[in-house]
Amino acid sequence: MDAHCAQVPVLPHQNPEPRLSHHALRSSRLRRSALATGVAVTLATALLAPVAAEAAPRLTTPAAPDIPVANVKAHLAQLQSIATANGGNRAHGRAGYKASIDYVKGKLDAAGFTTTLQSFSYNGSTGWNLIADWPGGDTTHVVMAGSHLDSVTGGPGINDNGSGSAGILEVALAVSRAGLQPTKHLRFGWWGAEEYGMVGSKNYVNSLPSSERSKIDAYLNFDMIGSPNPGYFVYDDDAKLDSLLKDYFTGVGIATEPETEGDGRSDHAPFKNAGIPVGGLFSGADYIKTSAQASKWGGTSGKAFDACYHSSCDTSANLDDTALDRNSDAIAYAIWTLGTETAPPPGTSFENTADVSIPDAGAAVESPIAVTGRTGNAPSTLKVGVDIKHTWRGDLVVDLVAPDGSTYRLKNSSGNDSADNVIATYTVNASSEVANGTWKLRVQDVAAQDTGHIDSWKLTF
Ligand code: DTR
Ligand code: ZN
Ligand code: ZN
Ligand code: CA
Repeated sequence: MDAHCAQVPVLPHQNPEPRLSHHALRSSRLRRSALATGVAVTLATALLAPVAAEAAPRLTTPAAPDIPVANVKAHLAQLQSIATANGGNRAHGRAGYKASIDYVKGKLDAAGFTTTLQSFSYNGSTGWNLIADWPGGDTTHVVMAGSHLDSVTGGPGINDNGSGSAGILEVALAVSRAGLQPTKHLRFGWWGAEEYGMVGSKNYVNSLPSSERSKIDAYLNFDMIGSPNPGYFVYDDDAKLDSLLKDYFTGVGIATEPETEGDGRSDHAPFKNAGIPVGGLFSGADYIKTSAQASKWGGTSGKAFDACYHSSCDTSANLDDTALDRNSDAIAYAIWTLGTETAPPPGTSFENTADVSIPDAGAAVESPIAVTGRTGNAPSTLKVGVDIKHTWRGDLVVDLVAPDGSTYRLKNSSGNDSADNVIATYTVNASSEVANGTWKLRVQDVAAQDTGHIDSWKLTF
């Protein structure tokens, strides 16, 4: 929570007894009434619920398909065969990695994706990223999912990270099978040399012009989603993406925990560092599952989520099919939801017309508006329409309060502004605020005499 704009000195609470003030020449009507009734210094808020001025048309999101875990496992069987045929691994600079890339690319080309191989050099070896674009959608709004396809040199890397690679591959193939026509442009990425420090994904992000980076609305990372002693961890880097993925698991009755051990340790890091909203799922690595976690997720407490992490035993036997299935379905849910989002029509507004009396030289009062149905954050040009009936408007300080309590100063007090009423529209950069929630207009009368009330106010997105 924080306050925006420089703090403006607000006159300390004044006792409402008459005093020589700039109001001295004013009619004494108000003075008499203020003295007679005294001023109840309470924080009052409107009791009536605000009414949304016009609801955005509800567009149905096509339901995401179930992802057959057998298909995901078939991809993993292929990756296992590739590792077995190439020295037991699929590491950067080894034959097994290029064979893995060729397998994934072949499936995507056959399914109608536009694929691009991006090569890079690292440690004296050539590496590759594979980028697959699903034709269509608004290319100024890109929804992206990615996984690293490389393993460590010491093993086949089926859970780390064949699981994520196979999961997003099967979701991409499901997009093709469905002939999905998303509103946003869908892009999938398979990264090289992650095990050497996110080398491939860094290469991809760094090679993107900033104009292209700014088009990526979301990057979802999936690195280990089939751990044999699984946990259900959701990346908590971005509020919207975090709640989207958590909503999926809530819907299927699975408790989740925030993913904290992987900060900066996988391919979402370069995207996050470039200011792109990131999210993702993780089923656990070499950390130990607690008894509390075992009681909600099953599996074995006191054992690692994946005891074969970075080991030769990270084979196709090193998987939990249920976790692989649930996480693959969650990926599909996220891709379908984000990919078919429609921006609400411009000018969607929410209004509260309830009158709220403003105590003369008293405490601040508030009028709430509950914003619902929005996705993501508020815009940088949030319009705040204010209608306050009040003589000598110089008495008034007006703030917008965001759902998290952050305040945005709309109007400072100005003693010599003797005009009546505050009827104005302010533009606020609220892009750091989540749109949905209860916003408030906070008004305080900081000088004695002259009173009034909030007549109405409106938020327009
Ligand atoms: N998959 C590991 C990196 C890693 C370790 N913990 C997390 C948590 C969340 C995402 C990734 C990770 C690797 O590739 O070495
Ligand atoms: Zn790894
Ligand atoms: Zn990994
Ligand atoms: Ca006053």
